[in-house]
Amino acid sequence: MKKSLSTKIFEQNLLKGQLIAGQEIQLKVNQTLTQDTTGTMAYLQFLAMDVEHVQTDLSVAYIDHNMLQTGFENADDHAFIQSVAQKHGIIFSKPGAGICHQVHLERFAKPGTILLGSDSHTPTAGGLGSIAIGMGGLDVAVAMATGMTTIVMPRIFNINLINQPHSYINGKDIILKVLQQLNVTGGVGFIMEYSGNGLQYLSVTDRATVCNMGAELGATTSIFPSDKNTLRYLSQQGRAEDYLALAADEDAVYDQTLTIDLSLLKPMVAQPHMPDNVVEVHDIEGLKVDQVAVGSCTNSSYTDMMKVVEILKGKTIHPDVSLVISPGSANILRLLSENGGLSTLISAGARILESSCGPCIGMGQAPRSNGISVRSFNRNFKGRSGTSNAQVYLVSPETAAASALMGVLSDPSRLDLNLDIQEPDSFGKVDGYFIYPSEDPRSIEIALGPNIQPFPKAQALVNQFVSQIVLITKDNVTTDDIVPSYAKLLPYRSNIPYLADYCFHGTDPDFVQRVKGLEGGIIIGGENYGQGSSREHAALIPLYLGIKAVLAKSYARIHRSNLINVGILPLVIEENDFDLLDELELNDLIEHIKQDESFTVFNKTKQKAIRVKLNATAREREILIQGGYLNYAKSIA
Ligand code: MIC
Ligand code: SF4
Repeated sequence: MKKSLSTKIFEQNLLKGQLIAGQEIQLKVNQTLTQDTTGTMAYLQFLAMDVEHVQTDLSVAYIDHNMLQTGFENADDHAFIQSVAQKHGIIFSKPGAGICHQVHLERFAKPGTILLGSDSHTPTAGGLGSIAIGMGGLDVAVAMATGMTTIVMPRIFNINLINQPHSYINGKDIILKVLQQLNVTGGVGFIMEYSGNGLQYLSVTDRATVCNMGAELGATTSIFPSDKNTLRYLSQQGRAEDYLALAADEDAVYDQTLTIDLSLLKPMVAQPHMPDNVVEVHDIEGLKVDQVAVGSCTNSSYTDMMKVVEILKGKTIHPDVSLVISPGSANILRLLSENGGLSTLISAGARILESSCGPCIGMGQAPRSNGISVRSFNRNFKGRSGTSNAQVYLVSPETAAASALMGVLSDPSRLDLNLDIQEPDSFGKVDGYFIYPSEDPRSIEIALGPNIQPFPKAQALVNQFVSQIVLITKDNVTTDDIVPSYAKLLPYRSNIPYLADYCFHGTDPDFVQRVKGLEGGIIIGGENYGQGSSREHAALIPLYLGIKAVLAKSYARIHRSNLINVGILPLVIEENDFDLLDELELNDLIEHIKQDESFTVFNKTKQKAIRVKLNATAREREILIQGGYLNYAKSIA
């Protein structure tokens, strides 16, 4: 049979199982990455596994999220991660080096490799032909400790890109078009694999933008072939030797296909508060804008920055707009400072931020009350910007820059500029931000500051329990809803007891008190429960608060795994005839969890039986019975 590109890479790295969609496979993991907000937990878990040296070819620990050091907490976390990295064979990327996904693309990602990252946007590296998957911190810790991972083989969704896009079209417009067609659940259970004659017009960084926001489709990952554009990018980064030509077989067979004609594409915009709420920019052009932000792991490449420079050259931004720009890496910032681009941005009135996630995760630059913020980012969930009533619109850097200039949402094609950016043949590199593993690991002491608290441990599954419903949610609840992340809270990612007080705080301020009063309970969710980030805090904190089960219509991939890893039952329901505080009884659980069949849960308050189902592999069932992954790992050791 003709093979997809993903199948070929899986075949090269397959350790156990068969490449049949829906079946569990074990893969060799070549590379891992972590970032600081998920990294502290991942490294605490890695340390609990008592392994001296990582078992991957390459593991990198980035610091890019928690960059506002308003107290000792973040700096302590950085020091902790640095000490673990140096002791255990991991490259440490210091604060300032840049956003993990952009830096990884520049420095380390390789065609044909398997990369796991404790961040949902890890698929960015798919832009140069790597199978790059976002997972919870514990799964990444296991991959570091063993060099392996277990996943369920996804189905493959082919996106066929045809014809040449106009020069004002960015990878962002392509992925927003895909999101408009497929929505935030359209990629669940799939790898999005790109092909078509339009690929020749897309640079690696445009492809990386497309793969990055594949996370917003719910996809396991996204991937492009590795071709002459990939070789050009790797050569520019001084690592042509990492190139490997890779493509699907002609006439490869896919589970699903969508064709997009790039020549017909117009600038696109995702309106508040979901990345799939997409229309063409000209449909809502003229909307008054308060803030424009360019950057994030989605759109912070050299070329993205230079497009903004081109649009702002010799002009000043609109007086009512605050424009903030964060280049994706220290190297991009250096290039801009050398080629005069930085001075153009400053002269235009832009605020230059350090190379980090910054406003994308609410670390500063919260918009004004009811403010309209136009961002080149990937998520516009309500409240994520740090201002609960702000309206965030997601666009390309070109649309962002045009809007900053005009003071209203503007279609960049009207500027009548040629936005074909000439890239240098060599990007050079900045090395000063990397710290390599110690040659004398025994001499390194792990730096555990007071903000780093132990993580909660799960107990083996009990056979029977009665518990109350403590929350009923809508569809598409995000992990930002479960554990909010903004400047005041992000420093506490290594302090579960502190962070627990803010669980569901934005959507239900009484939730924590209610749960604490009842000593735990059950959550009822809708479709796509737990979409968005990979933060395992969204499972660890409910565990800490005593949540024993979630009953939802469907789950986002990473969050479902995180729930299983901490021993919380992710049960699937079809109906949701529940009221808050209804009491549910779950019986004969061990037997039910062992078997792949639906079973009944009894609503004691309504005197009604409810059918539930656990969609899980045999291994995941065992993990739940043992009370989470760490107990399971001990049981098979
Ligand atoms: C995000 O974009 O939501 C984050 C912050 O990068 C998260 C990770 C986290 O919650 O720390 C992600 O996407 O996984
Ligand atoms: Fe950072 Fe935002 Fe990218 Fe998450 S989405 S990794 S917060 S830049």
